[in-house]
Amino acid sequence: MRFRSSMILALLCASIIVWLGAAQGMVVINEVEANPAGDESAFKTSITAWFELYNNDDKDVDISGWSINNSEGRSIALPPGAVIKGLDYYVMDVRTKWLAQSGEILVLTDASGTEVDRTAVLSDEEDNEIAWTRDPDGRDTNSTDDWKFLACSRGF
Ligand SMILES: [Ca+2]
Ligand SMILES: [Ca+2]
Ligand SMILES: [Ca+2]
Repeated sequence: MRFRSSMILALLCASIIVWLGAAQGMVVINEVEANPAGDESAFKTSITAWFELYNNDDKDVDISGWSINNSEGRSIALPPGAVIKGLDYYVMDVRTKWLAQSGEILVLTDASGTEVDRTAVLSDEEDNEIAWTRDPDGRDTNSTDDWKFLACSRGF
């Protein structure tokens, strides 16, 4: 009987740990615009490709030192002091051609290098304001069905 109750206690602790782990993975890569309308490679253009994160949790998350990694193995660190507010968005512009317009997969890692989220395989060969987004925002069932190619909604 004693053995059984300690087993139950151990199981309870394990489920709490799993639950806490899940709660920390609430920030997702929410939208990716790899091919904005116009020539983002032009000299001195203000047109940029970008990605957007979304925080599914209602608490702010410190994302400074987190990284976003592309399919070529290059990464961008999120700047010191970066915070994504609860149920809010965080947008970052990227250099020309940093996002592949065909077959891109982005991976988000936290400050310890642990993977937090990854996108589906995304291709945007249309030079317009249509972008890949989770629909509805933040939807994460680890399925390609989480993603739709819709009119871009940068920062919202
Ligand atoms: Ca373009
Ligand atoms: Ca586009
Ligand atoms: Ca959006």
